[in-house]
Amino acid sequence: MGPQKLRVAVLGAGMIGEVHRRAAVLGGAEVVGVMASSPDRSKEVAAKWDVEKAYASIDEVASSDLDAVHICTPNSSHVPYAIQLMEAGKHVLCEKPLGISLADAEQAAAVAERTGVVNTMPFAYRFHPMVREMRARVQSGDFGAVNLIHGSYLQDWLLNPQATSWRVDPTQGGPSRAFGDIGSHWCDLIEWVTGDRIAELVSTTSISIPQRPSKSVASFSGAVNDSPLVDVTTEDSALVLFRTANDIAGSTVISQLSAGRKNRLWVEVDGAKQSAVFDQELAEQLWIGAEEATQLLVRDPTQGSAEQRRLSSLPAGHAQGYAQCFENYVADSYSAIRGEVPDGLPTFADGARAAAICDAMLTSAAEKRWVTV
Ligand code: 4PW
Repeated sequence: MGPQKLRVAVLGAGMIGEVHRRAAVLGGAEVVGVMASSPDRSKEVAAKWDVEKAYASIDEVASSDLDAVHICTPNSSHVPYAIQLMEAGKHVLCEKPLGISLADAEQAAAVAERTGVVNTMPFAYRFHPMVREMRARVQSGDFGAVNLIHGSYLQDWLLNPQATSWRVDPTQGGPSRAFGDIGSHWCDLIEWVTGDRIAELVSTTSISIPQRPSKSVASFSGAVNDSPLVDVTTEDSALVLFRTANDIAGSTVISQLSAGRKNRLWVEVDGAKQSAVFDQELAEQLWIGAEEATQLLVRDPTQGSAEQRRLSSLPAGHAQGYAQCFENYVADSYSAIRGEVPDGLPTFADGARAAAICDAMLTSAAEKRWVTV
């Protein structure tokens, strides 16, 4: 008989709550219950997911006999929920960004440290096998000394002026939108892949659509959004130039208004011998550039670095992508709960680090100057 199933709950039933639920089931946990945006909605989702509990409040979740809780609610609730749950002894998998301010994120990281519960954050792109391969090769010196780090993370789901979401509202999503939501992934990835850190940066941001409807309407419903317009204060795009602790120069462009770019996370590390590119929309391959010839390295569980092999859950030629990288993240979080120490599991300390970079990005954009992170 195997280890007892972990009993978990999912807070939040939007797109990402669904992703967590599926990964939890595949990770072998029992999803006991759900807490959605209202008690009625919790009941509706519990019936749809076929789970026992429809939680009406965070207090109910905290006083339950759950082992772990997935927090997938709007950003402003992440830290209060996480702190209450960690104080109640629950292991926590909390969506990013960790908080809507640096102070919040640091407080959550401190509580995580003190309580000693497992605390993880889905910087999920770390769990693509070809990202592991890139990291192994950068760190073993295959590409030579790093000369330059650059790339972008582009989406277009807010290009339509009628589109909005709680993420646009700073009271729910936080003062940074595009950078906090997706720029945080990019920065986490380059720091983790290179083992270097962004030491100082200068940024500029833009809000190209100055007003949006106050209420969101699902984009696929075809309905016209005629709710009153409100001013937008969170950035659609952010451009950042930086220098790392090892004095490497880098840059990134983050946008949620780039037509046709759905989830195009692009990371390039240019070394003295070779360059390497990971492109999230082509996650089965790693582009390796050299002066004499370039090559496309294709994921293969029988080749390459140990971590690339470990996270290859499907045989070569059977495309794996976003869903599997998320499943890998959840499976490794559960292994940590069982006492193992999986490589590269992002914790609240990484969440606080992302908050520090985001805070520096906002300060730099507001004050038009270089800022130390
Ligand atoms: O974390 C990110 C999100 O908030 C993602 O990985 C993609 O962009 C999917 O949703 C958003």
